[in-house]
Amino acid sequence: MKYGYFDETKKEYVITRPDTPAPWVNYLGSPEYGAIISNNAGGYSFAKSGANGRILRYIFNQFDEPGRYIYIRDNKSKDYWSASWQPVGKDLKTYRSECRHGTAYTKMQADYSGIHSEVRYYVPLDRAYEVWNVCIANTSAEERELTVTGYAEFTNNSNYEQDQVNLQYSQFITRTVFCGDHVRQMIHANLDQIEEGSDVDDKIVVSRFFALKGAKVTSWCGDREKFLGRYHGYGNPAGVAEGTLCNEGNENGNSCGALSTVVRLAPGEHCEFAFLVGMKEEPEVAEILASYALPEQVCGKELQQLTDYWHGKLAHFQIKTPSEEFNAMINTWNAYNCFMTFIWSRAASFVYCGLRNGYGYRDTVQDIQGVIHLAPEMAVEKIRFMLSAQVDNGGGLPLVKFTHNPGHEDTPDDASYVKETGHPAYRADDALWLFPTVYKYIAETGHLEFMDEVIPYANRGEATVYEHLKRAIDFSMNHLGKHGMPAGLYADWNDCLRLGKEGESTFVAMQLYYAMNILRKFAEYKQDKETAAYLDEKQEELGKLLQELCWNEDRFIRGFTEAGEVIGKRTDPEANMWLNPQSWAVISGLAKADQADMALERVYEKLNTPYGAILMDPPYHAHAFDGALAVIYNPGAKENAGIFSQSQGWIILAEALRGHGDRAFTYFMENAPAAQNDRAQIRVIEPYCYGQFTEGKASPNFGRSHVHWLTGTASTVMVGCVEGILGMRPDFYGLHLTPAIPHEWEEFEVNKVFRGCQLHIVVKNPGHVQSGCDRLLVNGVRMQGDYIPQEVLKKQTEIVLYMS
Ligand code: IFM
Repeated sequence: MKYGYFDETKKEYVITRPDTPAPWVNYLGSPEYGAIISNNAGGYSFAKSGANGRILRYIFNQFDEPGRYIYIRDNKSKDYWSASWQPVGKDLKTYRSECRHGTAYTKMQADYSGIHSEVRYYVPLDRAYEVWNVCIANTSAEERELTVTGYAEFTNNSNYEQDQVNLQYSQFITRTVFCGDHVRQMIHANLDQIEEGSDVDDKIVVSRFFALKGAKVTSWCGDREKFLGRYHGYGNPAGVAEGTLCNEGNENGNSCGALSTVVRLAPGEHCEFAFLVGMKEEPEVAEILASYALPEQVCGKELQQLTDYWHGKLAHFQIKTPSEEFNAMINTWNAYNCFMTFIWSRAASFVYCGLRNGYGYRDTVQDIQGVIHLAPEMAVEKIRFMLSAQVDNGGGLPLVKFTHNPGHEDTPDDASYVKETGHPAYRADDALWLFPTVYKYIAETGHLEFMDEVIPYANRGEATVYEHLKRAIDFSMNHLGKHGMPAGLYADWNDCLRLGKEGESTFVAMQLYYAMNILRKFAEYKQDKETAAYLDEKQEELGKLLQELCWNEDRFIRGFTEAGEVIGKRTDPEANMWLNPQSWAVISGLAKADQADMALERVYEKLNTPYGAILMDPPYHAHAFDGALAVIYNPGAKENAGIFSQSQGWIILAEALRGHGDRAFTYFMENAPAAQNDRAQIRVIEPYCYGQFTEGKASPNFGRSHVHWLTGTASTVMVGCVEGILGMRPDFYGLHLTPAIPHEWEEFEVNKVFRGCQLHIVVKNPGHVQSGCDRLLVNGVRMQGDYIPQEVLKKQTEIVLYMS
């Protein structure tokens, strides 16, 4: 079943059936002002922090309410509806709607009873408030009188938890007043006599506003209960049904902002106005509102600026391949998803309620990878930040607080850090993610001097980027288990695998092996012979251990418990085949060719499903060892044999590195949101963004996906597709073009900005192979192999690669 389609010219996903199987959402705003909105206008907003800056309320795990509602009432018939299908929910036989989610804006259009409405929701670029730009047109043959009402439900406290659970407190600190063109909500208004700069028990007066510009306010309400009316809901608010609001504020109870305007429209006539929401003090509110006196002169321009900004970023990498699904994901939606995970980490969605108090180390370092080819200047800022969250022993802080203060942080070795963050110990993998991320950044930009940039450690001291990376290797080498492989510590990538100080992780060992490859390149560049020799020796030892201990006939095992028990051997009754050690054996360069192909074949045989490859199989139930936390989940869910979407990126990459274009693309399609657009009722979440996992074959809901938007999948799949399938593999001095594509593809194109040059790349595949390079021409000149040295690049560079 389909609920919409991709409009790639506008880079919008268009929802034509509003009764989607779940709220399908979009992100508006920036770290200064975050806003999330569903296709039925449900959602919330916050200034800076989802936990402590919550402005608009949302009830999680419920029916997508409340939201940014616009009600329209025909004053003659007294019939009313909403500009988004919900909350009023008119019969879809008579109510037509279209929701267009674009890059940082959402447009809702509706036609009902001869009235066309369009609402454009957005947060203007570099501004910290939101705009709901409304346009209403009379498409009927009679003059119409309409009351249009905007509704914003304020939280009673900026702290999300206090608003939700501490009602005996939060209801008695809030009040609303009417200020002509806006409802002002004040929290702790009674502190207005306290001297500026001081506070009472950390509290100060906080002001929010809900305003109407471009039309006259004819009635207003600042009290949620009065607006809704007892035993009414958002679908039939008393204030809307009655045609006029009560003109009363709120004191002690639940605040809201509701503003009505009456418009009279002749046939064919339209009107435009704007509602605005924000958390600002009055003088600034007046300034902002003054600039929206004529919304028709402002809103269109602001939307254009937003589109230019985002489309400008996406323009750094655009493709044209025979697959519409692949194009839509790589050009727009996977890319936009990467930016959202980069910005929001795991903070705020309809599943993450906004309470995360920091950045997960591994998540954030991986998220960066997804935007390097699009916005390296944004990436490097975050890389610096994450390097400054590396402890001087080389490990990463498992959780980097939003208040992170480089050089002054406590670490997992301090009780204070453990108490504050809830993270009791180091994880084995965190700092190892720095290697591919730093390497990808330097290779993309050619910014080799970055290796010498000095960056503080989280707790004390500072060092060059190169030294930071060396310390990350030291951390692993100083935390080895019984066989001399890296210990699993509190967790590796898999949060549900607790292997401890003595147990060992094959995945981390492969990450370390890979990290040594990368550091070796850096050491060579820096002519650091001592480090290069050390790495050669240690990598060889590690490689031997992995081959001797971890290869189990046709697969790599997952690791060892503290008691030395093998996890993931082929004879185990449960969890005998794991996805990540197979893909990482290839990515790390550890697996020999025949081993790699055998392991990948086994993955396809044992783990692949129509929705992607399962993380491990069979699920844990009766044979879980002590550290196998996955057993807490239902079979087929999450780490217990779910199709963990993040791992799909690695299997795509591994197949592509082996030149298996058909397989790589099969894995992409099985789990790609866009490829499931016409089976949306099975996948449930949005067909334009990734989720954390899809329920595996052991689940009765096989194929259903969960935890939308904020997932490491965005970046791993992006890397799998860009480096793997499309074969864009920069190194320090240029670019390898090594595609691994489905053999049916005859040709594809890439437009890529690379080190200040615009590359137009055409890849031709007349012989229908899956990989390989027959010849490569750059501006008409034949290159050696598949490599383009930087010196041959011109501002506009024409590249043709013949695969066969
Ligand atoms: O790797 C983790 C991630 O950090 C958080 N979500 C689950 C993943 C797999 O356990």
